Amino acid sequence: MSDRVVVAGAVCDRGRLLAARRSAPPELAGRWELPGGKVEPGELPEEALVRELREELGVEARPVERIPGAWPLKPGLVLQVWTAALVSGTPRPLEDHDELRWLGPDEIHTVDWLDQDRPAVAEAAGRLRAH
Ligand code: 523
Repeated sequence: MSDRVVVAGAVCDRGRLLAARRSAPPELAGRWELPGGKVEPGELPEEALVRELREELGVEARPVERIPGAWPLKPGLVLQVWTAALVSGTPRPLEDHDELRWLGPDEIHTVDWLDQDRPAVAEAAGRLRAH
């Protein structure tokens, strides 16, 4: 059986990357992540990402490209990451997060990222620098 995919967005705007602080569950609360969630049956990962960013942040976003790689989370669950651009709205922590921060390339290491997010965050930060 193939793993269930969790999609996350490296949302970039004006040279900064969006970081979201989880409010739950207790073992992850306070750690920072690229916002996203589980792909539902019948959904494409990109569709799930658009839905999750709408639900969690209240924005319309556009997936841009997949960051190569897939990171195991727990048995049966794997993380995939897309870069994403804001189409409309200002991100607000509506669901699952209690704080958001826009980080420039030199500020990426100022928050405590979830371990599994770190490789994709590093890649996204490198792309911010390159643009
Ligand atoms: N991660 C993770 N990094 C990351 C996300 C969005 C999620 O490591 N950027 C992990 C955290 C959880 C699992 O993936 O162990 C599911 O993420 P969650 O809880 O954000 O997904 P939901 O909101 O789809 O989950 P449900 O509560 O089941 O709806």
